[in-house]
Amino acid sequence: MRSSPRSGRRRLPALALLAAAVLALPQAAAAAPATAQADTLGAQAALSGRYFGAAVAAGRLGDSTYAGIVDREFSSVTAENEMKWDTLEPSRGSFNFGPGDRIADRALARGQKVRGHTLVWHSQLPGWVNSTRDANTLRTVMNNHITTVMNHYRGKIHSWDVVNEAFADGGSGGLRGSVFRDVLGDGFLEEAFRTARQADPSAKLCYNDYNIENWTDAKTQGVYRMVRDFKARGVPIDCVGLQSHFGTGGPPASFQTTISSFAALGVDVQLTELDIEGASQAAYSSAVRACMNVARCTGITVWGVRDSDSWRTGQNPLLFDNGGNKKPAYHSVMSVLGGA
Ligand code: G2I
Repeated sequence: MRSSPRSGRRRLPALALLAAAVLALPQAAAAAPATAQADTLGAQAALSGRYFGAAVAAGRLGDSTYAGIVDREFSSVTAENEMKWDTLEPSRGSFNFGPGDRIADRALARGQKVRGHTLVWHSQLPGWVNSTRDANTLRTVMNNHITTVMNHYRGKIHSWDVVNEAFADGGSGGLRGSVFRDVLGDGFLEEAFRTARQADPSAKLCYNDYNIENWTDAKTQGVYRMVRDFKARGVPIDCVGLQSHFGTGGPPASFQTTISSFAALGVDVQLTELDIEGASQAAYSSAVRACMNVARCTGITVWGVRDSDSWRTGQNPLLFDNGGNKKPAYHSVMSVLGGA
C-alpha cells in the first residue's frame, strides 16, 4: 500500500527512532571501540568497577601540568612518601600530618579515593624506631603508630598497606631482617594487622611487596603461605598489593596465575606501584590485562605521573612523557581497561 506524503511524514520520526535504536544497540553491546567508552583512566577503569590511581608527591602539586593530569585521569591517589613513618612520626609521639593531609584532602575534595602507604616498613623509618631494642617498647611504639595514623585518617582511606616489604629477596621465602622482625619476631606482622583492624575497621588491610609477581618465586610463595595462614586463623587481612615494578619485558608469564591464586585465598589483589622500564605497549597491556582477567583484582596504581616524576630516573616507565603528553602505552591501557 502506498502511503500519502502526509502519512509518510508522520511515520518518519518513528522510523528515525527505530533506526537510531538499531544503530545504537550493537554499538553499546559490542561494536564500539573500547577506547571510546570513557576518556580518562579512572573513568575507563570504573566501567569494570575498578579504580585507576597514581602515586602523588605533595611537592609537585603546585605544578599545573602535573596537577592537571592527576585531577583529570586518576580515581585514586597514593602519597608517594608523605604517609611514611619518617614523615608522619619523626620523633616519638610527635606526629606531622601536614603533607599527607594535603594529598588526601585534595583528592577527597575531588571525589578521588586514597590509598594509605604505609604503616610498618623497615625503610624510611626514623632512627629512633630503628634503635629501639626493647620488645615491649617497640611493640607499644608500633601499635601506637598504627593506631594514631589510622585514627587520623579514619574513613578517608580505602586500603592501607599495613606492612610493606617484610619478606626477604632470594630463595628463603622467609621474612627479611628488620628492627620489627629482629626485636619482636615474625609475629609482628600478625600484631600489626590485628591492631590495624581495630583502628579503622572501614579500611581494607593490605600486605604490600615487590618481586612477588612471579608465581614460583620463593618470595611469592612465602607471602602466599602467610596470607593462607592468616585467613585460616582469622587474622584480619583483606588484600595483597603486588607493587609491579617491571623491567622492559613487563610482567612474568605467570602474573595472572599469581593474581588469581592470591584472590582464591579470599583477598583482593591490587597492583599498587606499577611502572615498566621503557613502557612498551605490549608490557603495559599484559600487566593490565592480567588484572582485568581476575574479578578480585580491584585496582591499579601507577607509581608516578610523568616520566620525569618517576623514581626510576632515565627509564621512562610511566604513561605520560615529560611534557605531560599521553604515551602510546596510555592508549594500550585504555584499550585493555575497556575490555579489548
Ligand atoms: O622505591 C620505589 C618504591 C618501592 N616500594 C615502596 C615505595 O614507597 C617506594 O617508593 C619510593 C619513592 O618513589 C621515592 O620517592 O620510595 C623511595 C624511598 O625508599 C623514595 O625516595 C626518596 C628518596 O630516597 C629520598 O632521598 C627523598 O628525600 O624520596 C624522598 C622524598 O623525595
